[in-house]
Amino acid sequence: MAAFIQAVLDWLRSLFFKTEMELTLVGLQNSGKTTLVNVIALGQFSEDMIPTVGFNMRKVTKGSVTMKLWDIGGQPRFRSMWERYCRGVNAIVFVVDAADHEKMDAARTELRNLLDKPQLTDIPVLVLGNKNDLPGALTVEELIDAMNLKQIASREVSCYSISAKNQVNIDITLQWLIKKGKGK
Ligand SMILES: Nc1nc2c(ncn2[C@@H]2O[C@H](COP(=O)(O)OP(=O)(O)O)[C@@H](O)[C@H]2O)c(=O)[nH]1
Ligand SMILES: [Mg+2]
Repeated sequence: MAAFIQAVLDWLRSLFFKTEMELTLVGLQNSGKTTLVNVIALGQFSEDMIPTVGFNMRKVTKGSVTMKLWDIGGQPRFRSMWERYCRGVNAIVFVVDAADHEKMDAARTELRNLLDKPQLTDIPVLVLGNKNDLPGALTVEELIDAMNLKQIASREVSCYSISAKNQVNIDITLQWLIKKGKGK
């Protein structure tokens, strides 16, 4: 069974990297963005730093997919650049450490700040509650509440509970992303 699941995941990976698309992957530091990219791409990607003073932004490419990654939070003076880095992307993936209850308020505030940007209103958002392997991690329902996702009426928002570490629900995450690529 495990081998079958791995085979499905490999097939989704290959589909994903053949899909023409650009994504933004953001979240607080330590939420698991780098781990997630490694799990999706199996570490085989090329990576560039985008030189912007004081703002740590990475561009990861593999196949037809470009992913722009950065740590959000604690840098209000860089908020003006979010639009530039998100504009025109097929989807925004917001990663939350679902086991870090203390940072939930900060994560919610940062997500709201990002989604308040008028130029980003048409971009679908996927909120990933990562680290669901840890005890005390919020379930999807709890995360939807904690992140106030039901308040967001003006755009498409989805939410999954995943474990990048254990590769749990990476398949449905890839399926969601593949669908967003085709829409363009
Ligand atoms: N238990 C657990 N730890 C994880 C998971 N994903 C990432 N981590 C750990 O969380 C820490 C931060 O991960 P990292 O990918 O560097 O976060 P980033 O700052 O968002 O890029 C590292 O120690 C990872 O090993 C997960 O799904 N489960
Ligand atoms: Mg990182």
